Amino acid sequence: MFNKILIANRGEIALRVIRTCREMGIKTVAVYSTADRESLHVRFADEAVCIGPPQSSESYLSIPRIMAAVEITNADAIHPGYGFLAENADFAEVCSEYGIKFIGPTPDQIRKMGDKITAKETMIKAKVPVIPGSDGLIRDTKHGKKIASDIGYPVILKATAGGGGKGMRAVWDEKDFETAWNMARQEAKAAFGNDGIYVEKLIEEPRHIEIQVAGDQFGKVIHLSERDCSIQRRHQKLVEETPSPFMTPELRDAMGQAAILAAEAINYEGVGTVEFLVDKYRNFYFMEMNTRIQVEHPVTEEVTDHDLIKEMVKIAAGERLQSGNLFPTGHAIECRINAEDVYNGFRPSPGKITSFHSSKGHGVRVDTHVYAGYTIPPYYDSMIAKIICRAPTRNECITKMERALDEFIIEGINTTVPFHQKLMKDENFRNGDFHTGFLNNFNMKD
Ligand code: MV4
Repeated sequence: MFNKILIANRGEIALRVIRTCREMGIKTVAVYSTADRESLHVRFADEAVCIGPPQSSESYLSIPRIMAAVEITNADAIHPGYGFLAENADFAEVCSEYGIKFIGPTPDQIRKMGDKITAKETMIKAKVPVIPGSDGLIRDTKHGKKIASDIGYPVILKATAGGGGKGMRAVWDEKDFETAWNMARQEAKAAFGNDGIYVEKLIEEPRHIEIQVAGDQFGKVIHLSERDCSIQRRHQKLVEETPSPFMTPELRDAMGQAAILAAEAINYEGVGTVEFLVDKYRNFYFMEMNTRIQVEHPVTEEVTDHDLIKEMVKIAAGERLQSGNLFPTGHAIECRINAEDVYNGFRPSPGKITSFHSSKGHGVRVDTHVYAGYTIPPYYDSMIAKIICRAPTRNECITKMERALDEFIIEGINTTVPFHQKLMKDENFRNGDFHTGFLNNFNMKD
C-alpha cells in the first residue's frame, strides 16, 4: 500500500481524497496556488507545497510543478481528482516515468476514451449500443444526405472537434440538410479550427443516465448501478440522483452489462463512468466514457455504502475487487451549490463568505471546502459545496433535501440554493418527469 499520496487538485475533491487517505493510514500532500493559501485542503493535509500563482496553467495544470512537489515530499502516488489533469494521458505517462503511481487508468486507456471516434469504434466492436450515424465525417452534401436518409430524420450534425454540446445542429427535414451542414461547418471552423462534421440519429428528449464501473488489475469489472444526471443547464450538471426515476430492473441490468462490456473492451483499471443517452422508449446509446472520479460520485457511495476513493486507491495498489455488481438501497440526491447568481443568468458570484451554517442531521452529507471567513477565488470553477441526501424513498429524499436546503445558510455571496429550492417544489421534477431539456423552460423569474 502507498506510504504518501499527493493530491493534484483543490477544493472539495481534494478534501474528499485526504479524508479517505487518513482513514487508510496513508500520509497526504496537498499542493496549492497562492490563491488557495487559506483553503481547507491545505490545512487538512499532512504536508502542503505551494506550487505557483493563481492561474491554473502555472499551478494545478503544471506537470513540472506538481512533479517537483512529488520529489520534495517523496510521495509515492498521485490522486488527480476530477478536472485539471485527471484525464491527461501525458500526465499519467510522466507519473510512470517518475516511478510514481497515477491513481487512475493507464495512459492508453485515457487516450482511447478521450478520442470520440476511437471510443465509438471500441464500443461497436464490444457490441455496446451506439447512436446510429455516420462512421466518420460527411464528405459532401450528397454523402451526408444519403446517410441522413438511411438513418431517418430527424438527425443531428456534430462537429468532430466539438464537445460539451458545442457544435451541434438538429436537422428535421431533408430540404434543410445542405444549409444546416454548411452552417455547421462554418461554425465548427470558426470555433474549433476544424470543420469536420459527422451525423447521428437525433435522440429526442433524452435522459442522461450514467453507469459507475470499477475494474481491478486482474481483469475483473463490476458496475455500481446508475446516476441520472439529466438536470443540466448549458451542459453543466446541477442535480444528480440514484436510482433514476426512469429506471426499471431490466434496463438497469442491460445498461450495467453494457457498461461492463465497455470497460472490459479496454481492460479498464480503476473507477470510471460510462455515459448513455436514453430515449423515451428506454433504448440506450453510448455517449462517452469518463476515466476519472466524478463530481457526483457521492450519490453512488450513499446507496451502495462503498467509498469510491478507497476503491480507487486499493485498485491502484494492486488489490482485487471484493464484491460483485452493486445495486442501490434507498434513494440519494445531490444538489451542486455553486457561487452563482441564479437571478442574473447564473453569473459567477465570488467573494468573501461572511457567515456559513452547513446542513446536518440524519441522511444529510455536505461535501465542501468552504467556511465562514473564506474568500472564494475567481480563478477556478464556481462549485463550493455538494449537498447529498439519502432516504428510503425518492419522496422522502426530496423532503429531506428541501429541509437541508432551508438549513443551508451562506452569506456574502449568491448561490444556487434558491434554484434547488424551486426545483424540489416543481411538480414535474417531483414526478420524475424530466429529460435533458427540462431546464430550457425553467426560469427563476416567475
Ligand atoms: C445528442 C443528443 C441527442 N441526439 N446526440 C450534448 C453534449 C454531448 N454530451 C452530447 N449531447 C447530446 N448529444 C444525439 N444523437 C442530445 C445531447 C444533449 C445532451 C446530452 C446529455 C446531457 C445533456 C444534453 C443537453 C443537450 C443535448
